[in-house]
Amino acid sequence: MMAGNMENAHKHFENEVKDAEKVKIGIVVSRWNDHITNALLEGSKETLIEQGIKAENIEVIYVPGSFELPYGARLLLSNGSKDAIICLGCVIKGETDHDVYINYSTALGIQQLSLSSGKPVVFGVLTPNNEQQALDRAGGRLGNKGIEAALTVLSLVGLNQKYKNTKSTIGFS
Ligand code: DLZ
Repeated sequence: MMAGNMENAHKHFENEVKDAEKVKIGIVVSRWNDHITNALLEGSKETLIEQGIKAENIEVIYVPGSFELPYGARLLLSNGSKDAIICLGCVIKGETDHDVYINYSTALGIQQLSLSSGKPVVFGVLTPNNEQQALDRAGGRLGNKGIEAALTVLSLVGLNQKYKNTKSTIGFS
């Protein structure tokens, strides 16, 4: 990522993660456009490790396409071992509206899963109009959105840690 972009990205990711060496992150990667999604994966993994997450605490699984990302994320959350999930995909616009259905369903599925599970599930899906726009965002001219997805997930894990020990003021105690 270019220096300017990294500074810009950091502005959005303020919560520091405590005990990073104990944090467990799942990453679900779509196989469609895998030259792009694997570059996003590299950006995410490198960033997580730079920020103190242990390589052995990062579990990566692959799904056929972006549409299946929420399902893969749900599988990774199913045994309760992960603190957060990153979903990585790339849906390139084609001749029809197919991409619109995939993108909308994927975004909604990821958000619903995050809210229903109470765990951060991050949307690291590129939605470019053409391959060049994808390359630009997967380690090219405009940085690597996999890095931003990793910083987002860490920011949310930090936020979760802050609120975990806060007693609820709503309902019965
Ligand atoms: C079918 C399809 C198409 C046309 N394009 C993409 C794409 O650009 N990126 C992507 O991640 N997935 C694509 N898919 C596959 C769907 O996400 C999904 O895997 C299939 O519709 C089966 O559910």
